[in-house]
Amino acid sequence: MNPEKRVLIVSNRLPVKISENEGELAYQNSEGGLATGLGSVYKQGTNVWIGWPGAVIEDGQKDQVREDLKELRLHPVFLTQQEINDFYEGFSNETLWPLFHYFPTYSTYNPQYWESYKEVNQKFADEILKVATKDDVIWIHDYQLLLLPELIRKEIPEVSIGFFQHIPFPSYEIFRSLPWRKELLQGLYGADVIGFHTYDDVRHFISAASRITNTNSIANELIVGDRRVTVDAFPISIDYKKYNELAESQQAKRNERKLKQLINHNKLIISIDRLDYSKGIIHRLEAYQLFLEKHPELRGKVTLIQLVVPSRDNVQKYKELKEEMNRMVSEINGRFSTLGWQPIQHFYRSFPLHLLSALYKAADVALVTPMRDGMNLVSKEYIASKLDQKGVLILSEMAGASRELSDAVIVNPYDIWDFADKIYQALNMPEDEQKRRMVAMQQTVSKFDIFNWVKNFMDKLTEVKANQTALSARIINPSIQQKIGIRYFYGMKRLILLDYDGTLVPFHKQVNAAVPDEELLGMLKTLAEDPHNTVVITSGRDYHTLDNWLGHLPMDMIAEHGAWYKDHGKPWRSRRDLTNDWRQEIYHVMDIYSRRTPGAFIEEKSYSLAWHYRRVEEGLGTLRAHELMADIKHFISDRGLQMLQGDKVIEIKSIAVNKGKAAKRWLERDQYDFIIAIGDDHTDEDTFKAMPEDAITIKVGTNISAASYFLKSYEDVRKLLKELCNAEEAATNQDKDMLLKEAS
Ligand code: ADQ
Repeated sequence: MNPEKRVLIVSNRLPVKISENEGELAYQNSEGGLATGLGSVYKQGTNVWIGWPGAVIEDGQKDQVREDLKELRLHPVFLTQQEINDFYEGFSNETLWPLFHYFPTYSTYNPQYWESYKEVNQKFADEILKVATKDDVIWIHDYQLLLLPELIRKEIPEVSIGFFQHIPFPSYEIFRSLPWRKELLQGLYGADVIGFHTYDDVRHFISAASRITNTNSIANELIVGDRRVTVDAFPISIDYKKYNELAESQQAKRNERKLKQLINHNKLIISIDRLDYSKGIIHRLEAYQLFLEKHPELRGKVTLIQLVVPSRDNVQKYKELKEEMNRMVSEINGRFSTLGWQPIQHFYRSFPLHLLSALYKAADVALVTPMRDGMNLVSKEYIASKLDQKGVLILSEMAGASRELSDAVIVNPYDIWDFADKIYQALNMPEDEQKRRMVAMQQTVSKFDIFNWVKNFMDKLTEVKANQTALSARIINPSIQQKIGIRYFYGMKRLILLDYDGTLVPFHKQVNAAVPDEELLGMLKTLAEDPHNTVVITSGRDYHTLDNWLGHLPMDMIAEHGAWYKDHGKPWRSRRDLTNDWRQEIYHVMDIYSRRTPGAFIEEKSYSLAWHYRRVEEGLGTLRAHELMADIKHFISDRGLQMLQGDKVIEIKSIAVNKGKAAKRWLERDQYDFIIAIGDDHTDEDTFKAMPEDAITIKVGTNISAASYFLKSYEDVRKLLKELCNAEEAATNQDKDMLLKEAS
């Protein structure tokens, strides 16, 4: 983390609980994992944590609360009761929470909740904008604040913004049903780094971005206008040392002994969660019931201690869950209890940390079996508390934690039959196997603890910002554009190399629809008619099309990446050394793929074949393209051929042909004092590399490139060309010598 930067942490809740006793306000620090982890951040330097203080504060008390919290490095966002109902309990917990945890039928879609969600996100933004500057780092947390990154980005475009989501990001098929899906994604695009717990969440998010907002991505980076947004996995963890030390304390040891006596030294199974349908409480009870049915010999010898922390009990679904849970606990206890034994000890309340620690220590088996969970910290707390390295963790494959803790006994929580068998296996697992698994998991959790998580996220944010800054220095701004104009003006012999598709015109679904328009033809004509200029169009297109569209202008042309070329006024010439004996075989393979892929087609050029999939269903095209490439990879390598991956196209051509080699013909023929080369895809990289050092090379887009500058789009290329067309006039209005000095 950059030590000079101030960090503003933003989350729905502040890490304090406010209570009122006879008019006096009291503040109690919350001990949650996040508060511990981020405590190492917000208590440093001038850092601040911004959020809701967890209670409705009367107007008359707000100033007092603000003052009190300031001393704790906290900055409040006050919410009204109506906002808590609609924004928090409504949109956050009744709409997003169930949907993101794969309970779509539990989701309520209510426009009033959505309005409130927008208003409260704006309220957070307003509060942040009161304190934030462009030099701060803003780290926003969780699904209650999905719109916030963009709301801040709009007001402070340069600021560094990170976003972390603590719950899963669902598959596109689930997410797409949200009426406000687009707005939520666009809200998040304001961030520089978007973090999730697992790679699956990352995948789902990128897929939703591409399908819902048509946002392109390269690996795990989304291309949002001229910005790159990094989407990555940062699995959260716990303060390992704290739980480890707690388990070592005398108090925990005493409590563990008492606990074992209370359950008659039975085998102890624990389950600890917040009351939530995502946590799998009902399925777990069903599996335990089945286990007791199948193993009468273990009745009386095993006790399940179930702790459930009350949560969201104003929401209907939670009330129903509580009733169902209570019904099942009494059914199981009623059915199996004996005078001296009860199969489940059920507690519906929060427990102090030292008691949790004793439970973790004493438990032979921990059941952590959510139906869905972003990560699940209980599993990691159990592992950290196991000083003797004995004990078995039964972990749901639906918890993010299962990606890291592969040495746990993994269950599908819906498969209660297998689940029941796994409880039996866990209770009978040999000690050496328990230890082997526990040691491996302890190594993971102790290494990747909460502090490591904070560091990884912050380091990534710093890295992304540094890359953005480096990139933006290469993006042509009005001042660089003006300097290029001046250098152009002073050039007496100029070479202008221009790619066509994606550089001078936008991409079209129909390859032959990219006809040059009047504006473009006008500009090319002006440039080409200037006696100081040699303009060369360097395209991958076939020469017939180029000739039809541009042949009437006094320009030179390179077609099919250099297989054909032409000086103005002369006929087209082709490279004599090229053969086509590979063609039929490749055509045959491409044809098989075209038949299997609606929307795909083959473009035949004289020395190359291109397989286009721009009109193929999103995702399917990429899949088929990869299959096709794998199929022909071996064929091309020993035939002197090359495979080019363009924008939704794969092209096979001779390795001897490339735009750089073709451009050399012009470079070798003459001495130029002004050279500019502009292109958008990786076939243009050969041109950039072939250029002399003082040439101006420009990549359209923001990919990694050998070019010295970037432009965002074909529209910006046209603006630059217009500047060149008008350079004469612009420069005569200014002091030329001074300008030349500046430009160099
Ligand atoms: P939660 O859904 O709250 O968090 P989890 O990660 O399991 O779920 O954390 C629960 C915390 O509550 C644990 O620290 C646990 O010790 C504590 N707790 C549980 N029962 C308790 C009891 N009876 N008494 C006292 N404390 C109790 C969300 C996501 C998770 C993600 C976290 C962190 O839903 O998937 O792991 O954020 O990102």
